[in-house]
Amino acid sequence: MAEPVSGPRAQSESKALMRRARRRIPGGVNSPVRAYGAVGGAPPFIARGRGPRIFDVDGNGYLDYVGSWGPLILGHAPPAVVRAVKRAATLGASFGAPTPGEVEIAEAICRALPAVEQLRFVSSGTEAAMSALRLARAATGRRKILKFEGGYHGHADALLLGAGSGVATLGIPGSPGVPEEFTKLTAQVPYNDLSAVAGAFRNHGEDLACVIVEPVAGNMGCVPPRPGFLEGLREICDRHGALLIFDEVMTGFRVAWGGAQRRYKVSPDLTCLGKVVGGGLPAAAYGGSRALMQQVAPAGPVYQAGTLSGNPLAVAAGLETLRQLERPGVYERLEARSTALAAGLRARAEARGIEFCSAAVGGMFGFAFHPGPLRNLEDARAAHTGRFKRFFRAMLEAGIYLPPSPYESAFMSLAHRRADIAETLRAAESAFDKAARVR
Ligand code: KE4
Repeated sequence: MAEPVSGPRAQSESKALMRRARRRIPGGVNSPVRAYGAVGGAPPFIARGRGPRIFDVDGNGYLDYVGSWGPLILGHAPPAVVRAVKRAATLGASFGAPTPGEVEIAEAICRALPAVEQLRFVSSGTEAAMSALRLARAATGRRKILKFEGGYHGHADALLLGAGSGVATLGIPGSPGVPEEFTKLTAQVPYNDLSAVAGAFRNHGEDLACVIVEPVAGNMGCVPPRPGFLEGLREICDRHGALLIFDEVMTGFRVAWGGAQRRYKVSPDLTCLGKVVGGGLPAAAYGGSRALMQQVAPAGPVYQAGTLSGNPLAVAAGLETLRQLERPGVYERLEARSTALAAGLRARAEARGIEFCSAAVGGMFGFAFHPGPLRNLEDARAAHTGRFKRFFRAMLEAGIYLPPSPYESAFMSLAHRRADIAETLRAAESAFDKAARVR
């Protein structure tokens, strides 16, 4: 039984809701990581958000560094996005027919990502990754795929193999219900390890359709690519005729206007997007060269479909979000805030002699109770989870809402001000004191 969260925070409404929720929803939540399995205690049920803050049903307010796991890069209920969604809703929620907004957002994304000449909207990152893999297999005529330990690309069967988010947190190695026939075509190697990638190609070479990678790994903590890693993947894929897929569901429009592919100047063959492109509503996409995307139905034979793909409300939220992001200085400001917080946490841990590391890339950041730097899942798993849990709970009690798992990344928004970072670092002082007492 998870330990109760101690402290003065009122929780009665959240706890009552969780008792009801558990009767009708597995674990009381609609996505596993939300259940606080990795940190213990009852998760607060959230009533509303405004700017950088969210408020639970018991009236507790929090500075939010989860941001719905990445989409809320403008903060909660940004007025321009709320107006755009309201306007779209008055015109009708969905038509199952082409709409002008889908053309506009496709053009905006292709302008930002030179490697994407065409794209297809879907409703989740899982669908985007699943569809990109199908296209890669069709385009190459090959069956096997290569992913990275700790890489999470959604819960499609072929990819649920020691994934980072959720599965690693809950310790489910892969998942029951996934036939081994579905996963024996998926190879995986440690992140940031080009020699292991070369070895996989020696073993599977001409049957590897693609390599799918998070260009900044965000599902084992925040693990940036080591210098040369992404360039090396590009070169190995070219040498073996395999496609390189950047899963930018998290990094897209998060680490730079043009995503990680622009930041690191490496062009993938296919790109998966999600989160930010929907501005908090369900939208995701996969895209690539015209030659590749023209193989997708109805232009080509590779089948993929979706009732709510390109949904007008999600497109309205996504379009307005992208409009707000395509402005000078946006990503410099996001990175300055993330970096200041990551550095401030490190300084306070070091001052207490606590083994701790942190990383920040654009508007995403992460930290671990580990000497660091984290290079792969093995490093992430070697971190001190007891101290993470104690630090997490102390920060939550202080009104700082961090990702409830060491295998996640945290997210900065344009609504977070310097004063919010200062408030967070003040809370971290006593949180580190409490974590230091955990042996
Ligand atoms: P969705 O199917 O959850 O929209 O996207 C799957 C996905 C694909 N690729 C990457 C790199 C991702 O990070 C994700 C989903 N991210 C998790 C958080 N690490 C979503 C939170 C959750 O699972 O509840």
